[in-house]
Amino acid sequence: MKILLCYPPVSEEYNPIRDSGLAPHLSTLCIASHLESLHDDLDFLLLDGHHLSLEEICGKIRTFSPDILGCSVDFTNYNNAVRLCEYSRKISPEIWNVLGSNHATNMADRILRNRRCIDFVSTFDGEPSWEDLVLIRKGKLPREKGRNLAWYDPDTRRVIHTRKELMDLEEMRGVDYPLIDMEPYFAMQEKVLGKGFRMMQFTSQRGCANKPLCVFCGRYTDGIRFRDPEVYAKEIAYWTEKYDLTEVWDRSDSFIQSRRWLMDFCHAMEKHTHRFREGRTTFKTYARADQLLKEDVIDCLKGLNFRMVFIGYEAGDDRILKNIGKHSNLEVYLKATENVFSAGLDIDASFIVGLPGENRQSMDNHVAFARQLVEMGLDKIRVNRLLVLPGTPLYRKVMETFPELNDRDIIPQDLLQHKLFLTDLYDLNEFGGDVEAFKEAQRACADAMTGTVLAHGGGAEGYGYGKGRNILRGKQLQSRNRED
Ligand code: B12
Ligand code: SF4
Repeated sequence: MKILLCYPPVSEEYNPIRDSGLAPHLSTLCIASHLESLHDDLDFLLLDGHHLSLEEICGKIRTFSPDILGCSVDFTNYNNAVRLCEYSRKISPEIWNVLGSNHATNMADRILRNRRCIDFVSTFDGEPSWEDLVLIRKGKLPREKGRNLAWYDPDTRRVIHTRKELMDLEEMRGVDYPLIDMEPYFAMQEKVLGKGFRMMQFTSQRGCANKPLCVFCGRYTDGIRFRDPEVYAKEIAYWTEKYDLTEVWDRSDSFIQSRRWLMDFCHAMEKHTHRFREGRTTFKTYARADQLLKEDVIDCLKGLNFRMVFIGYEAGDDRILKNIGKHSNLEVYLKATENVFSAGLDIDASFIVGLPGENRQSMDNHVAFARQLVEMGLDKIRVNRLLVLPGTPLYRKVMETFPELNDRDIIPQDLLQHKLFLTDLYDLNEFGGDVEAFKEAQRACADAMTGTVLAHGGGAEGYGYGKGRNILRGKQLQSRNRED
């Protein structure tokens, strides 16, 4: 059986973000690695729309002629995923078209009601869905018995959902990197991040300790799950040595969700490789500020030769942090920031403007807070506009307030944002009730926050490459302070 898995290219109406294409998507790699460990009669083709055009991917669908085409989607590439499925339906009705991901999970009903070219939506973890899809396709399992699957039943005009199953991560196989040619990625990393930079990403956990999730977070709801720290350490050590990596990026939501797990992982790493201790490879992860307060945690990060911790501060205003359910505050943020900097590690700080309750005062507070962080040593910031992602309370708010949008599977992000700002989560009186004036104030706030970091020689948006080696604009590299 032939399986083509792809991340479709970002559609014309959206810009790929700076980090796009620097590393293969873990979704497609995890699924293929999992299936490969269970079956020896599957052929895989993994494609990345950050490196291939829509036409090139259509060409591969034609020549590879898969039994199942699986697309990993978010709001930026969903339109193109539909195009690929329409194309595959046109050239061969035998191909099953399947979509999966957080976006697909949260939009499953709307996708299936609107698109007949999509046979299944995989909901939640893709591994159980794919295990069963393969069996269903082979005629060994009725689709009703499959896990994490949804489809449209034309007879009842209903979307059928099968049983939900979250994967036990202790059972998870490591990522089998040779499934993909890493060379184009390493070449892109060299171009964007500098000579000799070699990074691969991994995943040790799924889920987030924050319950309920932050109001803007587009993850599907699951519980926190961890891989066996020993198995995971072995995996990291193996690929780091094999590919001579200079950086490892763990893409879990927050790497430090369990102190116990972190300690076990650090000890296991010591056993399996010395590359981190010797300073030849660095570590980067996402981390929540409230998990960066304990000394032993910071010591652990130092032991792993952390180059950078990516912290989602989101806002510099306690009222906004409360509104979004972040379960943190500025006092915690400052303590965590001080802990990280005093250990000699770098921070990649992420903020969002336009969160519920945003007003002139909160925006002034964000700018003042960014300034405070810069004074403490921050030299990397990205200030994002709020995204209204399916599955979130914000998306639900828009649908409740504007029910005419409810059935659509494609709603431009601009429109969602505009509609959200008109809901009672915001008071636009200060802006004369004008959404455009509110957005203009957000732009000014984002520019001021970013400007504070740039004025101190820091960098904005992008992977960043250590102190004084930040990406500033586009694909350009900052020339000053660079020796290569
Ligand atoms: C890494 C990452 C990125 C990287 C991707 C780099 C790379 N090459 O991998 C970068 C930085 C580029 C990125 C970008 C964006 N991202 Co992002 N990203 C993540 C992050 C942190 C990890 C993703 C990951 O690797 N997970 C591990 C894998 C194994 O899990 P997975 O992707 O969910 O896949 C599993 C299932 O979803 C399912 N599945 C996935 N695909 C498919 C396909 C099929 C056919 C099937 C059957 C199943 C299936 O099976 C997989 C295995 O269980 C997630 C948060 C998270 N923890 O998931 C956010 C996340 C996916 N990103 C998100 C968003 C919004 C974006 C952006 C749109 C943001 C923006 N500012 O524009 C962009 C879009 C991309 C673009 N236009 O370039 C949201 C998506 C929410 C949503 N509902 O769509 C998330 C969930 C963050 C969040 N908390 O809200 N992102
Ligand atoms: S802390 Fe991050 S992963 Fe957790 S709910 Fe908030 S945005 Fe989502």
